[in-house]
Amino acid sequence: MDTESLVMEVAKTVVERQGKLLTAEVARASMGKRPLEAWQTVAEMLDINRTAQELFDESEPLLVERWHQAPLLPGAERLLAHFREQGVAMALATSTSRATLKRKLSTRQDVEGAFLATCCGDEVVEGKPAPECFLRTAHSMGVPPSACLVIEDSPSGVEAAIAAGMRVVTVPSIRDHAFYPQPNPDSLSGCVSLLPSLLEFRPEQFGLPPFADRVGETIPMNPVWRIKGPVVKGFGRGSKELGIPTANVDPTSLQGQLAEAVTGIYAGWASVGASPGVHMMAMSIGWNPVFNNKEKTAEPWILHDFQPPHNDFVGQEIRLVVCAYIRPEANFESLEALVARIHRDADVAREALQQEPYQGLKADGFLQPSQP
Ligand code: ADP
Ligand code: RBF
Ligand code: MG
Repeated sequence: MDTESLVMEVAKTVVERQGKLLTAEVARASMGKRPLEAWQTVAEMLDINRTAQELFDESEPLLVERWHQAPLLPGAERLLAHFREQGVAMALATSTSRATLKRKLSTRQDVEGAFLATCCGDEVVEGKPAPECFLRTAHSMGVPPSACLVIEDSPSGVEAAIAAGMRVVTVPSIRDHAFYPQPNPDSLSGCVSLLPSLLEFRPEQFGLPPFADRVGETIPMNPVWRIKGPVVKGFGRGSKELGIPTANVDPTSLQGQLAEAVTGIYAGWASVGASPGVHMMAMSIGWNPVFNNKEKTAEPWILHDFQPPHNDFVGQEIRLVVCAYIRPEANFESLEALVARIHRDADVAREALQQEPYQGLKADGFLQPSQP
């Protein structure tokens, strides 16, 4: 679950009340630990003159009401459903207390039911980065640590799994990957890979059954995103530098959920302004590493040749149904390499969107202009 942004928001508030700033270093060191140990780390590193218990007591009421709002990480539901279907045993080892876990999963019985065993932070002597929670969980399942593959998002959780002698796939929720143990794909235990998201997880690389839901070279999104908003001016680079115009969506139109969305390249359907015409599109959601943008953008390239005077959408409403994931955002050595890749993305989009379940979404009512 993506609880880190919730936790960090609350931690920031509590720390600022003490006249301090929550730095990236402190966030990294505290993340993934049990609450009291996390607050102990924060208090020590920031020299806050309060006990961990006092800080915890201040943060808890702010969090308790909000746990159930935490979204599942992109790809989590797909992964749980797949392994469940395939009979791959799964367990959960969390630093969260049993009571908080109940709250976090209160609206998601399906998630809880996916696990053969769960081990919570108040059921171990030593929390992450100690290996105890992982060792106990393996023991409850009756398997040796060396037979376990851990999926972790926090640096101290990765450390704990390594100490338990397990293989770890790291899916960071902190953007600065330097905070995580670096992967060694050949090792029998330790961090074996570091992925941009669960959507990039390939079970077959670990002797597990592969996903079977790909449509062409894409992964169907569940749920699909429906985005609507005015087109704004971007950096003016798309057409001029790349020969690829992208209609940048007004960032305030990207609802909260989407602001947390995995950055990456997607495909789907688009329509613009008063026109009912629906076209294929390939879009990027992200930071454009090639250009080192400071703001997250959502920019579709509509795969249709608009002729003047219909080729300027700025200020008009754009409607998008984003239904297919193509790949993570990448950095490229040259603009030529970026352009070549974007053209290949467009081919992947065209090929996949002709197929179900995507083709059916072309008729989605959301894509039609609202009646004046
Ligand atoms: P900016 O960086 O300001 O977004 P671009 O060079 O990327 O500028 O051009 C994007 C603009 O081009 C869009 O806002 C839209 O008005 C226009 N445009 C014309 N054809 C297309 C298309 N097929 N897909 C996306 N935008 C298009
Ligand atoms: N920018 C990147 O920095 N890395 C990418 O991998 C990347 N992929 C893209 C794929 C598609 C289909 C589109 C439309 C854009 C992509 N871009 C990517 C964004 C590109 O840098 C951006 O459109 C220009 O910077 C113009 O704003
Ligand atoms: Mg653009």
